[in-house]
Amino acid sequence: MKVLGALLAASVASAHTIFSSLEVNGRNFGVGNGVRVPSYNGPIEDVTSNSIACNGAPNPTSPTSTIIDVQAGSNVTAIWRYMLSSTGSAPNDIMDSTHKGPISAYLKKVDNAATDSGVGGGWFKIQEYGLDSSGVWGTERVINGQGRHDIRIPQCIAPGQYLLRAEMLALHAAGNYPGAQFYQECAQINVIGGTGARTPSTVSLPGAYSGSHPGVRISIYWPPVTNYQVPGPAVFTC
Ligand SMILES: *[C@@H]1O[C@H](CO)[C@@H](O)[C@H](O)[C@H]1NC(C)=O
Ligand SMILES: [Cu+2]
Repeated sequence: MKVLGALLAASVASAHTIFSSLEVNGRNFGVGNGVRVPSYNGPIEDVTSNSIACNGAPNPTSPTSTIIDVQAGSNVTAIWRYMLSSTGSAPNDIMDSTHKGPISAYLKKVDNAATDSGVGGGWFKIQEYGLDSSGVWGTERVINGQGRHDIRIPQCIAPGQYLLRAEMLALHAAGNYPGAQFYQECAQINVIGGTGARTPSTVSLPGAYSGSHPGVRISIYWPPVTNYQVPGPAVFTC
């Protein structure tokens, strides 16, 4: 039983993931360069924790002074890897296939993207993929897509510095709360060329998620999930 326990523990440990680098215009800026990465890849399960914003205790992240220029209206790609040292892009290098759930992306306008903690108000959601009509979860697209999570930066937001928060939410153990596993890191970006024509309404992190939301406390095995509701605010569009 000891051996079995160790095997189970190993398979659980190998299941996690980190948004480890950002790619812009075909250039990967490198692990932890402009993205605040933790050394440990574990999830946050307490939706009231300050670490739900940009990760953090018990997975402290390393600061980075890099702020990456991004053209409004263009795509960036969050690159997810099982560990900071994972160099491959096969499914096992991204996240365990049991980790099914939605993916999303948020922005927060800040004065200084290198120093703002991200905790508190000002967040708006710019993307979500839950469960599509053919039964494929957002996380499965990333796991089977070389860890690439494409995110379009809206054209109509104000130019300036933002935190870009990419999230994968794994629901394999979400039948009770806490149980859903939130994986998130924040990239530091400077949005160039935004028109500022629209001002998004915003939410707080923590605050936007509740442990009783049907997208957070859910058994994804039976009955089959239909009409999955991604937690958090509605997606802002221009
Ligand atoms: C940009 O990202 C979006 C997802 O936000 C995706 O649907 C679209 O195909 C991407 N466009 C390009 C040109 O990669
Ligand atoms: Cu995991």
